[in-house]
Amino acid sequence: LDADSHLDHLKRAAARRAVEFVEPDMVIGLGTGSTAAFVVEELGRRVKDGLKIVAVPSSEHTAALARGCGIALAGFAEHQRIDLAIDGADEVARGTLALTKGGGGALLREKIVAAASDRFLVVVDDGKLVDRLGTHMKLPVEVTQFGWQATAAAIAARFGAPTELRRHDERPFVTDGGNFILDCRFGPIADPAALECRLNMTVGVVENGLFIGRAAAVIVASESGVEILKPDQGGRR
Ligand code: A5P
Repeated sequence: LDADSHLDHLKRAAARRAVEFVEPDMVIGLGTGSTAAFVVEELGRRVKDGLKIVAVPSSEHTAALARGCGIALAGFAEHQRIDLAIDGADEVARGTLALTKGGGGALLREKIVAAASDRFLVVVDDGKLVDRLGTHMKLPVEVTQFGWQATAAAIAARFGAPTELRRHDERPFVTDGGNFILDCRFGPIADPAALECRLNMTVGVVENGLFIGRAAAVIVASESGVEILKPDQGGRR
């Protein structure tokens, strides 16, 4: 196996385990990203075998994948609560299971889906585990297009974090909600819960990629198998 297909093998193993938690008649939240894509595929397999569920997708991309797999889709007009959401993450903090997300730019809808879910399950390969969030990743912050330069300057001044407008093929990357993404270099984050709140109090910020106290469990696939982590007692829930 080359490095990529090895990673895919781990992602699929985590996805398959997560999909075992899906029960008939549930409303399922679908995440976004390459690991979440395996969740969609594995769920599609169960639907073809006769499982009846309906899914709320967290991005246009995931919606298209799910349709292709024969999964019935619904939105918040029909369902304001979701029984179980399954999504990937960019980083998972050992112990608290706090997350950074948004590498794929879907963080706002992902957080809305996670917040509406009775259970939020996260699927990752073990390369995503960190002691401190911000170690591997710049933190994605979704901002309105209007005045994004002022918002970027405010984040840089208030938090001392250099920010960079995310681009795609030279043009600014635009989210499903029509916003921009600032990738902000915080470095290792000492107090993610405080930062999550403070960032969202900055005018022009729509949402940020910190997911604190949301994961009910993280399913981690590694060389040695699949493990299910629960947040530590005393970790913020
Ligand atoms: C999408 O906006 C992200 O939050 C993804 O869930 C995250 O980037 C993980 O993606 P991969 O599974 O592709 O690593």
